[in-house]
Amino acid sequence: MVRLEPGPGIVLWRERLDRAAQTALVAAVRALVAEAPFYRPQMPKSGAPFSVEETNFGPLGWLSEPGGYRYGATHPVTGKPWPAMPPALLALWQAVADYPHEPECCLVNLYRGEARMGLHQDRDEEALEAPVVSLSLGDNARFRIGGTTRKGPTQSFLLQSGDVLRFGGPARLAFHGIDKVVAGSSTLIPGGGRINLTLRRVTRPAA
Ligand SMILES: O=C(O)CCC(=O)C(=O)O
Repeated sequence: MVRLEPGPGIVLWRERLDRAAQTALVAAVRALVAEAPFYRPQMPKSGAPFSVEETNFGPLGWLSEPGGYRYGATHPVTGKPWPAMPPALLALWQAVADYPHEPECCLVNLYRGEARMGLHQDRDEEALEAPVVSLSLGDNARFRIGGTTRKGPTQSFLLQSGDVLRFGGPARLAFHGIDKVVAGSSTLIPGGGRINLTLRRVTRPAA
């Protein structure tokens, strides 16, 4: 496993999860998706559909709706609470987050076809002192990250299956996104595509 620091506050562990761990996690994710199916969120205001499909695990799920972004405890289609996070993800957070409290949201992004994610900040959380930890599974993706202003310089690098990225501290509010996914570059996910699991602490823990 190689540990890289592409910028202040950004750490990238190449192939932090080996193939067996990735396969086990994909099976766990698929079982949970049977309970909390992928759906296509809508952009605030315009209501335009995302190219990415999403679901969530954990006590809080991140939602994008015509009314805005928010965290909520239930799936917007089924109305049921989000399923608990797989233990392997909690263990990953404990190993890499360098933060003493559990994550509350695992946002699951499914990229198929031309799906991508525009540059954005993760800023709907109260606990901005906690980092964002993100795991890539399946097809390779070109990830772009810049600074805390939309128009500033950016860098990009390929995220491959098993890679884990953490951004926090000076990079916690960095603009980031996915330029493109290289279809067919991995055989990990049945049906193809890329799954990204993004772990975040949402609320500030009681003192
Ligand atoms: O798919 C990725 O690697 C990035 C996902 C992301 O930026 C997000 O969900 O906020």
